[in-house]
Amino acid sequence: SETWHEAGMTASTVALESDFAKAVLAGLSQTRKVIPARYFYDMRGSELFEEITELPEYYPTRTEIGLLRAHADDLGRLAGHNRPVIEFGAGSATKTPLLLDALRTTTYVPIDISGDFLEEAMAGLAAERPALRIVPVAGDFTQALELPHLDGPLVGFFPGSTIGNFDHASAVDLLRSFGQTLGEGARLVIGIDRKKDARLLETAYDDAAGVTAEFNLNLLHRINRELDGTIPIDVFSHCAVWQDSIGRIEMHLVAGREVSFSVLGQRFTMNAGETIHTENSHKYSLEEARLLARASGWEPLAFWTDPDDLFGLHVWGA
Ligand code: AVJ
Repeated sequence: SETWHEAGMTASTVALESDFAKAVLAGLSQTRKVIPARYFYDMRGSELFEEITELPEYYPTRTEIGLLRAHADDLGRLAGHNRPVIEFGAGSATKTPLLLDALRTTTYVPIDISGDFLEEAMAGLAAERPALRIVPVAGDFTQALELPHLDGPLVGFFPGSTIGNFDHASAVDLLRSFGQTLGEGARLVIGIDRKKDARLLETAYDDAAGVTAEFNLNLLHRINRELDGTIPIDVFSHCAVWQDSIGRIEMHLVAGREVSFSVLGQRFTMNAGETIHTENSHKYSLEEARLLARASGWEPLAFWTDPDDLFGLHVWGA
């Protein structure tokens, strides 16, 4: 707001009250340091993620796009035509036109935390489709959100295996809350990445060009920039590892030597080899994905996968 200068507050006082500040200070204070993956997506992080989706090693995006194309008619039949589409975490919304076409949608409600990025992506979509009614909602889809009034039944869209970022219990809570948000007779079109060979998975999260490493390290740049941080970024390196017993890829930032730094005036020390855990990406077999649906109050209606069994596209009913 405009009043914090007058009230004698400093920029740091304001930053301290932000969700990002709270999450970083709390996360770095734990025995095992952790920062939630949602904070990757500042402007630069969103751009880097777009670059990731085009990498040869990162199969999810192109595979899911292939599935949306191949099953456009099925999607229309199962999810219904001309129903408002609510996208949870819209990002750049590259997959969106495929679903909008398949469902002959006239009202589109993208929800995303990165307001700037959302606006830019939506300007592009609006230019391409002048007849489409776009109602962007800037916000965190994991929190209860006020949706504009829409004539249902609604279709939720949750592509990209974003659900993988949540541990199983939180995934169930989130999907249940989607059901509440979407209401009676809703459908959910959801992309869920599959379990597969560990090497293939680790390569997808540690590409040869180093884009994923840069994406991970950008979090430290963001802390230095926004939270008055003094982290020596060169000391840290990117690490991606498949944890078979938990069924997830973990990304970490590993300290190459003992290091200390401050964030918003608070001092932190890390030992050589100690990590900041920055992301979990859970993978589901098709059977596990169906169990996830049922556990969160949805009825699995259909799923499709690609010839290489890489990715699952599912339609669930409320
Ligand atoms: C956007 C969470 C689905 O887990 O594959 C990609 C994020 N992180 N490469 C994923 C990501 C590193 C992505 N999700």
